[in-house]
Amino acid sequence: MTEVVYVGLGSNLGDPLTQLQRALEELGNLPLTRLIKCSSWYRSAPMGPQDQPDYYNGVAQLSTALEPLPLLRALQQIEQQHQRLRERHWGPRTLDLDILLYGDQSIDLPDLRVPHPGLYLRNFVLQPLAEISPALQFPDGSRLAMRLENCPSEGIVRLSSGDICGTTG
Ligand code: A4P
Ligand code: MG
Repeated sequence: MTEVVYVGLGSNLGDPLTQLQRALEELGNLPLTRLIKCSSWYRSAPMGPQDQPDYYNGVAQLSTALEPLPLLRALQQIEQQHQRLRERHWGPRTLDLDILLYGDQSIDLPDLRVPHPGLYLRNFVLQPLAEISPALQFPDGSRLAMRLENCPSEGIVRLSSGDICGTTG
């Protein structure tokens, strides 16, 4: 059984755009998984501590037969390959991969909450999501367009057109 999954990518250290581009390829190479689409990259001021570089963010749409927890572990392995050090909450990182949505499932486990708890509050997630799936509806029935209207839109810059990785779906 395959599900459509949205993964948020973020980086603000170690040549962020290169980190993100590599991470996209690594997502596409995961077992039982196909990269369907990716958004443009977006630059934004850091949420949380301000004494760190700007972030680069984007969203990838995958189709996968990995169950949620194995997918989370696989994403954490990719983060480790990027020499990610967990130093402080909301601190700088070479690569952060979050499961934003897993089909229309709501998951509430100690290690995994889906939809991602920050999803509706973060313009650097909602804007790239809207670029690739504008008609998206969330598990609680709310629509992406409505969530975007309720999220501040300032402080974020879209960097490039959406075809960096080629869109096939
Ligand atoms: N976890 C629970 N649910 C999920 C999920 N849906 N996807 C758990 C991924 N992980 C999930 O994550 C901590 C734990 O969350 C994991 O062990 C996993 O089991 P983490 O990335 O290791 O830790 P963290 O940095 O302390 O927190 P978190 O919540 O990941 O940070 P965020 O929320 O990702 O924020 N500003 C801008 N402009 N752009 C950014 O991308 N990112 C952060 C980090 C701060 N400021 C930012 C940005
Ligand atoms: Mg994270």
